[in-house]
Amino acid sequence: MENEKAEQIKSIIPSYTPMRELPEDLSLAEAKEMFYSICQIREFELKVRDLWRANKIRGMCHAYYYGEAIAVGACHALEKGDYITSTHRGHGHALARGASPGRMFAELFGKAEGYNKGKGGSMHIADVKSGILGATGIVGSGIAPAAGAALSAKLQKNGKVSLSFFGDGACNQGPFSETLNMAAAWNLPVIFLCEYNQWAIGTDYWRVTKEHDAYKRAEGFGMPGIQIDGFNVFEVYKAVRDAAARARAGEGPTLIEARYMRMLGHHVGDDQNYRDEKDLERISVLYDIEPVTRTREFLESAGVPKEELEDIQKRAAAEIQEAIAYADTQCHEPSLETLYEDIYADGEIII
Ligand SMILES: Cc1ncc(C[n+]2csc(CCOP(=O)(O)OP(=O)(O)O)c2C)c(N)n1
Repeated sequence: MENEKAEQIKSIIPSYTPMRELPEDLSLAEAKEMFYSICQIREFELKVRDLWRANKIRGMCHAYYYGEAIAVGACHALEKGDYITSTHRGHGHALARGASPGRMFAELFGKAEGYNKGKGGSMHIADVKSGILGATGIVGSGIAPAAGAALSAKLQKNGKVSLSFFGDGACNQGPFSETLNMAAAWNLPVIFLCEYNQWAIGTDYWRVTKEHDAYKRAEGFGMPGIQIDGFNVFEVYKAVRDAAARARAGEGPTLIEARYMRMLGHHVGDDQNYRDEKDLERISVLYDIEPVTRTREFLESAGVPKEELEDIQKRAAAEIQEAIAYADTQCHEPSLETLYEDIYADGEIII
């Protein structure tokens, strides 16, 4: 890539790192799986956008397109049994953690076969058995529960780690500071992963935050902080792998700031008319380094034939089509009798 372009990218993603080689502990087969997962999330989100616009999905949907490398890199570095907490932009987190796209579409369509029996919708997908402790529409509210899960792991000495995904906007919410302080003081096995896309609906993070580097806050809480290129799935994998190893070794929490950029609207119906043309023009250089393009280019340079990569993309698209067909034609509206069920928890200890 020419120097000028690289400079322009670095002015937006300071931690930009070219994808030159596989991390030492990843095989090419795993990298191909990660590419599949990135494509699966992209296809899922593009279809969510279309289906929302066609009025097939009701309620707000926040798409995770262009953030895929963060969920995929992070979840690949976690072990089975570890926990995640998610956000309003959470479809990609659940998919990367192994959720079924069919049951997710069923949830988005309000069907009884969905993860929340069709009663939660886009912003509340949870599957506690798989360690997906839940998504939430309240900004910053997944951070403290992740520390709670980490406390449970610490007390039970079961070696589990908990990871919280949250946006840069959530860094300016109270739960961020309160939880990071407590997690550091108690040396909890938790990873705080800030998905820094620079926007919180129509508010530019830089307009409301003097110190632009969120990772620097870690020092004030007494934990390590690191800033990484959130479009680079390998950089995310390495950062979470190392943070998880620290956490499992009893060395406490880590704050990771994964820089990417919200390329499209806050939700699937948002035309971003608050964003000026110059800004959109400035960020257009990032399409060269977004996760699908970049991971694909890397795999091609590592010797994977073009046809195989096309096949991976086609398989991901086909899986999503099947998932939509399943949710649309084989799933059912919840019955009226279930209307008052699941309002209160039954007191069962779940983790
Ligand atoms: C406590 C709270 N305040 C405000 C909102 C409205 N709101 C929904 S999403 C959002 C922006 C969140 O930005 P960020 O955390 O950076 O995540 P992003 O949407 O950029 O992924 C806001 C302010 C909310 N849901 N909850």
